[in-house]
Amino acid sequence: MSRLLTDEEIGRQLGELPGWTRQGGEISASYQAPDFPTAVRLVDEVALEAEDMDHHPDIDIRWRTVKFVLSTHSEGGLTQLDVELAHRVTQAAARLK
Ligand code: HBI
Repeated sequence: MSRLLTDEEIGRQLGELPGWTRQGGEISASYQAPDFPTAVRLVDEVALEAEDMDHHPDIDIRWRTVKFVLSTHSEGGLTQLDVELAHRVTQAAARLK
């Protein structure tokens, strides 16, 4: 299981994740899809990645805006799993642009 990341590690890795911000023990990003079906397709793509990782985001969909919130619940904060999933979310969003 991934260990909690230090503030320095989080700050450094967020620098490679444009659009992602930290709120305490979570990181989040919002994406604006062109339409609702594309927003749902993005969620579907992320669902496959999450299942592959066995690491799942909190997801909020409001029309075309999809917000992903990541944390490692079992560790009570941020781990490398959250960073890896953030990269996969970012890549999925770029594919659906
Ligand atoms: N997803 N975000 C998140 N955090 C967890 O702690 C977590 C998860 N998905 C599955 C899971 N934990 C555990 O049920 C498995 O790792 C065993």
